Amino acid sequence: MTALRYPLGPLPQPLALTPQERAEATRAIGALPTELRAAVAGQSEAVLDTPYRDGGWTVRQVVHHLADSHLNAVVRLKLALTEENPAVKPYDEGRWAELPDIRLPLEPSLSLLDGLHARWAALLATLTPGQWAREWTHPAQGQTFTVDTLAAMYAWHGRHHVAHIRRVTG
Ligand code: NI
Repeated sequence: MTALRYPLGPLPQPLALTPQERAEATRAIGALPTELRAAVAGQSEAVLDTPYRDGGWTVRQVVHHLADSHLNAVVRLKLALTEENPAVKPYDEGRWAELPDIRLPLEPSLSLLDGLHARWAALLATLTPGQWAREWTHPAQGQTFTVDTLAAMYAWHGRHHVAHIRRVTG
């Protein structure tokens, strides 16, 4: 079960990234929309409504979840860049994935991710070492993270869910 849920292993928790790792996270975030579109291209509605594992989200839910999650991630990044160690707002991703817009075609979320990730990667590419080290706090976990960690987390998160989709679509 763990291998099915976490095909790439657990979420990395780096304290600080090297300049090379920052560049790689920026590249991965910029590339996610193209990789996601390739993973779902030409698939039937039946395939899009197939769970990636027993009891797991469907391909359609995973795509819409990526849009929901990454919208929140960019808000968190901007809060961290503009406020002193802000507390971010947790949300119930499972309940978000049950709201009626989860049944929409993929294109609205794919288009949203195209624009969001273009801006996200462009912003990351401008960050100074001091900005990469800026902090934010997740109140539910009572833990403080850095912009480095946020970038590594979401570079991983995109790959993690594309791997789920690839289990269904090949
Ligand atoms: Ni996720």
